[in-house]
Formats: sequence, C-alpha cells, structure tokens
Amino acid sequence: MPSATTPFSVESDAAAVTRRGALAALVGGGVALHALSAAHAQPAMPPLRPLSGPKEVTLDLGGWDDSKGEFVLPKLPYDAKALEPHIDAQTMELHHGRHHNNYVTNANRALRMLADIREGGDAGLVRHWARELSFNLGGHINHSLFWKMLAPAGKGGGGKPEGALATAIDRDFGSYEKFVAHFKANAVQVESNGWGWLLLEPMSRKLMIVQMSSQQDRWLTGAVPILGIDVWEHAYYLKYQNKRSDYVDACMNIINWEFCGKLFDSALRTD
Ligand code: MN3
Repeated sequence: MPSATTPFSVESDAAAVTRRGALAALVGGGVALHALSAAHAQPAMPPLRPLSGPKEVTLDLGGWDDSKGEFVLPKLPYDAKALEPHIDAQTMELHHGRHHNNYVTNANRALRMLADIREGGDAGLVRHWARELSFNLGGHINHSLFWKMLAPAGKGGGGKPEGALATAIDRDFGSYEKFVAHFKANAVQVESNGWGWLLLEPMSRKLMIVQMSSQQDRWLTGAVPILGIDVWEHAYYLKYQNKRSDYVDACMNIINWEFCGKLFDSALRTD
C-alpha cells in the first residue's frame, strides 16, 4: 500500500488515449479494458445525464418532502452506533441530528426569505440569502450523500469498488491502491473545514479527485459526486481530536462501494 506521500505518476499521452478509449468502450458496451489500444478511434461520447436524472439513486436521498414543499432531514440508513469503531455513536448523533439538521432548517429559511423578497422585500438582501442557501443546501446535499456513501463494516461497508467504477478507477488513477493513496492525501490536506471528493468530471468524463472548501466552495459545475469524505472537525473531533488522517483511514473501512458504483453507473447511462 503506497503511503500518503507517494508521488503520483504522470501518464504518457499514449496511455491517456488508451484510457479514454477504454471509457468510451465501457459506455458503449463493456469491452474489456485491456483489449483496447491507442490505435482505436474514439466513438462519440454520449451526453451525460444530469444529476437529477437517475431517480432510483439521486432522487432517493430522502432530503425533500414534496407534500411539505421543503427540505427534510433524511433518516440515517443504519443505527448511529453501527459504524463503530470507525465512527462513534455520539459523533454520528450530533453530526446527523444537529449539524445536518441545521443545514436543513437554514436552507428552508433561506428559501422562505428569498420568496419574501420576491413579494416586495429588500432586494439588497438577495446576496445574503443566496449565500445562505448555497452554503446550507450544499451541506444538506453533501450529508445526505455522505450517510449513504458509508455502511457498517462487513455489512455493505468496506471492500473495493467493482464493475464499471473499478475499471474507471484503474484507468484514471493507475490502480485502486494509487487511487486510495491520492484520495486519502487529498482529504487529509483540505485546509480547515471541507470535503475530499471523487467525482466524474463532465467534459473529460474522467474521474477526478478534488477538494471542497466549506460546503460548496471550489465545486465544479456539472460534476457528479461519486465518493466524499466530510473532514469538518465536527465529523471526527470527539474520537480522533486533531488526527484527521486516522479518521480518513478509518472511513476507508466503511465505504459503501455499491452505492458509489450506482452513482457512477447512473452518470454514465444515456437512456
Ligand atoms: Mn459534516
């Protein structure tokens, strides 16, 4: 296993072409990755579906109540203590029940305030409430995804990605081990509060690892989230104090790769 300080190799142009061709084949029908070469012409890339498209995955986060017309706190998909010893029950209860709940409450409030402004309120406050909406709704979406991106170890959590996501990780990062080293180093090195993300970048259709500051800053328009780790101190401080790297290591034992794989598959689907 490479350490977090392992330098990341730069692939050759030929390798890059091979890898792009491989994803095209992946999309088109699942041709084996190793059977492709740089000499193959690239088929036209089908357009990405929007994030809201695949109903069975992205609309099933439980964060919106259509009858109320407002955002709601989704239930945890497991008991608060189910992620122990990697994440302790008290952290989960506070993180979900207070922090996440605050994002929901404040996102709804921002929407109400913006509606009031449209009915004659102070238009000069749009900037303030737009910022509040962006931050709090970002927090709501991030956490709604995060709970589902984790699962109890041995009960959906842990192991390795499979299927198309595993193939794309090998293509874009060289190997699963190189991906993990890069992903962990990225999350550990987020400055102050934020997130480390694996995403599908919509123009290149490649997997990329990026950082998010706060709950939304530095995000890429159109990016499809595949895996995110919350590295705000509230996510780990009770158990790990300032040892963020230990927390990130622990998280890798409880990743729900099946859910992450569904996000990836849905992003690739063109029907
Ligand atoms: Mn959080």
